[in-house]
Amino acid sequence: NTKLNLKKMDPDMRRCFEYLKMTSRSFCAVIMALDEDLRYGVCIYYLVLRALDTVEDDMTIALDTKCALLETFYQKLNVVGWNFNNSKEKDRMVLDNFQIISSEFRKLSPAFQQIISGSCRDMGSGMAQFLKRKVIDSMTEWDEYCHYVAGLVGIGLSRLFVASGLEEPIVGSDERLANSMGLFLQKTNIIRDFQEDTVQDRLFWPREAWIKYGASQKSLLSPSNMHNSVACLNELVTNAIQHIPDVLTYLGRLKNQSVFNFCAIPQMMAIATLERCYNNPDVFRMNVKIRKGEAVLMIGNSTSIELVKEFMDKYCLSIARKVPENDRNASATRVALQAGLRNK
Ligand code: PS7
Ligand code: MN
Ligand code: MN
Ligand code: MN
Ligand code: MN
Ligand code: MN
Repeated sequence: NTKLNLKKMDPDMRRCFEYLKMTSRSFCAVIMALDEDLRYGVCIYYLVLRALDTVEDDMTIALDTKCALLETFYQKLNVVGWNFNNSKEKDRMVLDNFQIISSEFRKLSPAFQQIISGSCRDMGSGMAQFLKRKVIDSMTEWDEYCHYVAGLVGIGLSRLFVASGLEEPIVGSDERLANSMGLFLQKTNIIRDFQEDTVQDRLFWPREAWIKYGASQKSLLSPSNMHNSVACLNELVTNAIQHIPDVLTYLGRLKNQSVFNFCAIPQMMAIATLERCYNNPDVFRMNVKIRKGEAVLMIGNSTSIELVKEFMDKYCLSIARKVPENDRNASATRVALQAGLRNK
């Protein structure tokens, strides 16, 4: 039915859905399945943040230029015709064609515009702040960075759900839970992408964690350090799974089926990814991916909170079975997994 709608659509709107399809690996299908008004608002929100993240990720833009652009990016939403043609990133089409995205943004309801613009402003300023700091030092700073690039998305999306009338006010006002939804996804992404990010000189693992296991972040990639590297990986997975109780509480509050699926599927992919990464030396050699069959299983199991809890239980149990007896975080990992499990 998506294809049918696309034909009748205004051409600029249609182009935005095409950008969504071309730039999002995991979010396109769940966004397209959202109820009418929300579908368009979330699509534009995604594209605006994809554009902002493309600036953050682009290593060919000088630091000063980049920070200035990140900090003022939200203002470009209201500059008719503004675009950016100097990115070399693979998703640069959202910057090259930003004038189309911004003109669609300005057609959204004022409530949606305000939520998206404010979120973009706060994220841009957080990204610039961390680029100037160079390194994510403590575990607290890790949570802070993840708040800027993903927690704010959880909070912004929750506000959109409430503004659309599809969800209760508590979903938008309980920012701690909405933040956890984003942190769980972002930490999983950072854990999984370690190898790819390191070879591109991007360092997102907190120093406080890796300093205990390697002389430098790069030495975590060296085969001779593998035992320590895996121990460090397990420590970060242990940190990430602590968000699971919040995730389940958040999902339990949702009323609308399309919103539920949109929120639940990425969280299920995250737990499956963590299960795949835990105690797995492949993380330091390649980009670990979940199996195709697992993704199908998730979509089938994303329809109710009961099924999602069962799914989470299974993956937590599977991690629990992999905990090495001599891992220095073994007991912390078990405690965190226990909290994520419904029944003992
Ligand atoms: C508006 C749907 C549902 C309450 C572009 C969705 C990049 C993991 O950099 O593309 O390629 O490795 O794999 C998404 C909470 C954000 C957090 C963050 C906006 C969930 C710009 C997603 C997506 C909150 C910063 C994509 C956080 O990973 O990264 C919309 C509820 C963008 C969500 C980035 C990461 C997202 C991310 P990369 P990916
Ligand atoms: Mn990606
Ligand atoms: Mn980024
Ligand atoms: Mn990115
Ligand atoms: Mn990544
Ligand atoms: Mn990536």
